[in-house]
Amino acid sequence: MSTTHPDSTEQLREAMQRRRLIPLWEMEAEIMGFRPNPTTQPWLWSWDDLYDTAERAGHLVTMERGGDRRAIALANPGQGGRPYATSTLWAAVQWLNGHEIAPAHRHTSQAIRFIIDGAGSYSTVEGDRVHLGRGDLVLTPPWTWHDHGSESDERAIWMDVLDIPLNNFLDAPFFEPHPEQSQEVTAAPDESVLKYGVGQLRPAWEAPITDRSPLQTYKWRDTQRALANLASVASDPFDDVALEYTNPHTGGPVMKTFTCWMQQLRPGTHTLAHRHTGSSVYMAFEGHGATIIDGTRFQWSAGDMFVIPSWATHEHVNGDPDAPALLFSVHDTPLLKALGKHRSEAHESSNGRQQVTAEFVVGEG
Ligand code: GTQ
Ligand code: FE2
Repeated sequence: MSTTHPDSTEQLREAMQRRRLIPLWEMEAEIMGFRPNPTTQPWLWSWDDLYDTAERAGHLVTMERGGDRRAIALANPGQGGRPYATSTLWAAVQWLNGHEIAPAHRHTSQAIRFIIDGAGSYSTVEGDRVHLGRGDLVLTPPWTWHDHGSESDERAIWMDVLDIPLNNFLDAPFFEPHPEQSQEVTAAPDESVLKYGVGQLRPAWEAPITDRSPLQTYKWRDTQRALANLASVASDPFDDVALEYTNPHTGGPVMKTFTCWMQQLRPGTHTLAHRHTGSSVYMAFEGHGATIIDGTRFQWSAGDMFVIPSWATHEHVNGDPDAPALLFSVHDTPLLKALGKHRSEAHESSNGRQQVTAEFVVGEG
């Protein structure tokens, strides 16, 4: 046996560094946290700021090939300068000028659009063209051709949510421009709504469509009716009158990696607080109220958009004794559930709610 210098932890550390190896024992808490500690921050973007920015972009920025969409992303300050609302969700406000076309393309990121003001615009997905009206939800599943256009003098504006951050994290992005500006329309107007829009009844000669929702669009009048019906009979202590948009043939979410909700906070409602894994993006659709996130009060009114990070404690308030408030939201819950990582718990306090310790102010930070 030859005599060697005794090994030291210092030498070992250096060897590991040279060999690009890292010991777990020096960073266990960082790598395997006891609980979620997201960098995504609770945040809010005001409708005034969103609209003003989009309107100015509408005047200044033309829709050239390559750009494709006049979409302005919510950039969460916890996402390191990236255009991501949360670590899994892209959320944006999109502006389409009158008589403009956002050219056809497809990508592996899946998208939903929630229409704020359709103003004579349309979206075509795989040959199925739907006209966009306020409150409509429009689906764009992965790798489906889609283009948007306007047939009026007025601008249209809507909210987009896509799983771009997740798609990029998974190193799975693909994108392809369509050879034509607008793809050919092959379906009858509102065909998917006419075929599948009464969810408990299905064309008898067809099998259920399970890999994605057979409905291309969820019309506001249907959502509104379901909300009013539900509000007359039932509500949830944490979310009040909340509806999840579903694939009518499976009862499951409309997208594989995220799901959408429309909820009504009845006049005077103050929900109980809870937290769960998974992140969410909200848009106040009607009325005004507040959401308390980890002790900070986020006041909102119609058009404001805000983010609730994973595991952040939250509760909703509609302080108005007369008018309901409506919230549209997108959650990555299906992803968490598919991976066996979904958890939730009620907030523990004497009244089940949080102490408010701060007020969020738009435009600071
Ligand atoms: O409308 O197709 O916000 O491709 C981001 C990427 C919207 C769209 C976005 C997109 C779209
Ligand atoms: Fe797209």
